[in-house]
Amino acid sequence: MDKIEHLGIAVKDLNQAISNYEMLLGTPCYKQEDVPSQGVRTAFFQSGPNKVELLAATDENSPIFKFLEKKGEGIHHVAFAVDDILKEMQRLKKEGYRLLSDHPSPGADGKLICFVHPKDSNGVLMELCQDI
Ligand code: CMX
Repeated sequence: MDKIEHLGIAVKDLNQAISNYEMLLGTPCYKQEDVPSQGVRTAFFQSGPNKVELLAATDENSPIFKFLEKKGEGIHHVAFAVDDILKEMQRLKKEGYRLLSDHPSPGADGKLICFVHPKDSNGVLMELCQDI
């Protein structure tokens, strides 16, 4: 895995959180995007070399809705950039890690994504992402 691509932060109110992070990071949100397959609306910030993704649930079936109910707002996942997501998924599967889907799916900001179960990464939901 090459580097941390972004941190995902679950928020209740996306507009409030965007204003807050624009102030905190001192930079404007550069993109908002819906990802219907994940039940989320996202907002992205670039802070130097680092990227932050805010995630709000768009419906009650969204994993973000469940996360907010259970844990409240906070860091939801850590995403790692990979060159070849299929190869990395195969490697992890072979080592016994539980992947949360059999195939990569289109995520926000031009990525193919897949998740590793948080119980297999010491309580952190890990996302693999590859540029499309
Ligand atoms: N980080 C750390 N732990 C998490 C977690 C997270 N984001 N989400 C759930 N967990 C924990 C739960 O607290 C629970 O732990 P305990 O058993 O100790 O209470 C355990 O994982 C299992 O959780 P669950 O409530 O039984 O299962 P869920 O139905 O909530 O499913 C998960 C959890 C991770 C499998 C599911 O949320 C999932 O498939 N996530 C991947 C997709 C996703 O998160 N999409 C949104 C982001 C999309 C994007 O980035 O674009």
